[in-house]
Amino acid sequence: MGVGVNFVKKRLILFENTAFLLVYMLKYTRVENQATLKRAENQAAHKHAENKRLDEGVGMELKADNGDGIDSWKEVTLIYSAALRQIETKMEILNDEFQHVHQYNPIEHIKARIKTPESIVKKLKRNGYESTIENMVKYINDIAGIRIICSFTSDIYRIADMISEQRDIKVIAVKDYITFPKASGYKSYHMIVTVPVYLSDRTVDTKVEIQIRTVAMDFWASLEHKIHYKFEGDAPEHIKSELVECAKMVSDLDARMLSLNEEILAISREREKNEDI
Ligand code: 0O2
Repeated sequence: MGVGVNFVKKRLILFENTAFLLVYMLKYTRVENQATLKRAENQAAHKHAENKRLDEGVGMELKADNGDGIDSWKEVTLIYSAALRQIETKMEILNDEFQHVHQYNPIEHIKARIKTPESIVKKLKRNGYESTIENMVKYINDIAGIRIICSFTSDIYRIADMISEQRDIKVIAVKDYITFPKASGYKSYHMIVTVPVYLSDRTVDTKVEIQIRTVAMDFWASLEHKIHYKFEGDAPEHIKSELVECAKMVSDLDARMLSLNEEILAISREREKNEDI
């Protein structure tokens, strides 16, 4: 069978298309690699700038002393980050176990943060302490802070109990702003605990502030926090009273959601019982 001109033409077009595709893909991969490299460079530069900012910021204000074995901001972040990670892991384990036993997650989400050096220095000054590493470790309870957001008010106390029962966690203080809300309307359950951080040559019992609140309480608190900062703690009276009103609505919402959930659980339990019969 002879090979026609059309056959050769078709093969050539196919070859041309394949070659084009190959060149295009190679180019695309090169551009993509360059973009990835650029992104990595930018991230590294950002991280470097952030570290520099922290070192300079702390170097300026926080004088190091060798009081408590923690003598630099880098060591502070290392130890407090480790403490945060431990509490976070503990919470995740408790949440998973709760899901396994009760088929539901009491924890909606968890936020963790290390207080900024600026904020630490401000708090030290506000409380009349010199800005030293020793003072921050001694007097600032929320260098490491973790916020546990739950669905229902009843979950808050359940989680607080589970935390207190952990053998390596020591509860230093508790502030129950749910039973006793602040005049502003602020509601949340605060615990200051210590957790041991095991280093190569010593163990450091490290303070962590745990705030436990519902989604609704968290929504209110973050808005109020923004307003507080916007007006530098001196918001107009009508805004403050509006916030107090909103806090009451939040409490009402939490109570109604809790009772609704209890009703739903009772109905499903009843149905399961009937199915078993
Ligand atoms: P930021 O910017 O959130 O870090 P202590 O920490 O125990 O030595 P303090 O600060 O009086 O002393 O303790 P408290 O009352 O338990 O408050 C600690 C944190 O709870 C605050 O941290 C806030 O995050 C939060 N908080 C307390 N009261 C209010 C409030 O009225 N509204 C809102 N939105 N949040 C509140 P910081 O360091 O004050 O601030």
